[in-house]
This record gives sequence, structure tokens and C-alpha cells, in this order.
Amino acid sequence: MKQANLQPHIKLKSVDKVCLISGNPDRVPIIASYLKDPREAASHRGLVSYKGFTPKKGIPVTVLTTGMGCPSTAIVLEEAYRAGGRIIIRIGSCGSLQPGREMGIGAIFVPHAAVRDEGTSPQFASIEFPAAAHPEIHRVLCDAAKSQAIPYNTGVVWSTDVYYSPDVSQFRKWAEYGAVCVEMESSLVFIFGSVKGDVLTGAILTSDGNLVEKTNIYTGDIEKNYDIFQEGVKKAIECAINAVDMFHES
Ligand code: R1X
Repeated sequence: MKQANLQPHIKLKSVDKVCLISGNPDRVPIIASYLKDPREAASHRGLVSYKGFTPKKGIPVTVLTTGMGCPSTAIVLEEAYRAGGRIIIRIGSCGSLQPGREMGIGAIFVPHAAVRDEGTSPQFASIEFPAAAHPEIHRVLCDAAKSQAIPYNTGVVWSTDVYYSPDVSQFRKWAEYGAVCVEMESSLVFIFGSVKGDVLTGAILTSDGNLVEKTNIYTGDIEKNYDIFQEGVKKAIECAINAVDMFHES
């Protein structure tokens, strides 16, 4: 039966002011399991969502998947905005672009800005405009990591449309400019927040591999690598949820 006022794709009438978003739909119930009283809110075309409350302060939170890439993310963000979302934190995965022990599988990144190497965000703001996380959200994510003694990297994330790039020199170029990791959604998330004006955005990402060192969760000791990655994801989730509480203290 059709229901009135549902957003067409996320199939929700309302979302909480705080939204945690993830590209991977399977991560949505996992994120929700860290909340108090989690419940599935909707599921349509793989766009699953849950609602719950932060365990410490009881802040209501909606967890949504964006799917992979900026076009799908733009649909979910717009509908989440129309339904009430105003603080949007991406809990995602990425690949590391710099060598080093702290850049391996499971490493945490809290990017302050993103390279807009994708075709969606220029539809929202011309390409000269920088994609930056909201400074307050970036700060609370970093503060939450510090308070939990979680090592993290900050820096610029390269957001791209192409996962399997035919041009392998691409990642070296952005790495030489100093980008620390690569994924596919943060630039659009950040630009969306800037353009709306009343939306604060940030991102916390867990590395599933290092492009320089050619390690990833799909090769080598797959089970071990996957466990290390999941441990990083767990830390990122805890950190994001703590950051929500810390933001509401400040
Ligand atoms: O952002 C990237 C994309 O959503 C990270 O993981 C997915 C590709 O495997």
C-alpha cells in the first residue's frame, strides 16, 4: 500500500537531525547496533535505514546507506535533508594513499577536505569551491578519537567516480599532492553541506587497503586482514557516535 509523504527512495517521512551515513548497506545495522533501542526504519532498493539513540546522551540518530558513489549519495542526502537531517556524518571505507605503518588496513582517517574528482558535486557548486568538512564536526570527530585513544590521520581525501581506474597513475598524482586516502562520496557530502548552508557534515573513514603498499582485504591473509579492517570500522563507529554526543555538549 502507498503511504503519503514518504521520501521516494529512502521511504521515510522523517529522519533525525543527526544522520550517520554509510556507503555499505550491510554496515547500517552494524552501526545501529551501537545505538540504544535500534530498529529498522525502512528498506527500499537496497537503501536500508535504522533509527536509534546515542547510548550516553540519548540523542536520536538515523542511520542510512547512500550506496556507492556520488549520484546515489546525492539522492539519499537530498531526501534525508527534506525529511529533517541537518548533521550528516559519513562512516565509510577508503584506500590509503601514503606509505607507513599508520596507513595500513584498519587505519582511521578524519578528512578535513576532499578532492572533487567526480561529476556530481559540480552540479551543486562550481568546481573552484572547495569541498570541506564542517570545522566543528571535523573537530568533534578528532576529539572523540583522541578521547578514546584511537590513532587517526587527518588530511585530504581524493573522492573519485572510478573505483577500477584504467589509469593507475591517477592515484600517484593525488598522493604526490598530499592526499592521504581515496574513496567515492566525501566530496559530495561536504559540498552538499556547504550549499545547503544549514547542514553540517563530516566523515570518518577506515582503510581497507594501501594502494602504495599493495595490501588490501581481498588479498594475502584475507581473514586476518578483514578482521583488522572490521576492528577499524568498529573504532570509527564508536568514534562517530561519541562525536555526536560531544557535539551536543559543545
Ligand atoms: O567510497 C568507496 C565506495 O563506496 C569506498 O568503498 C566503496 C567501493 O568499494
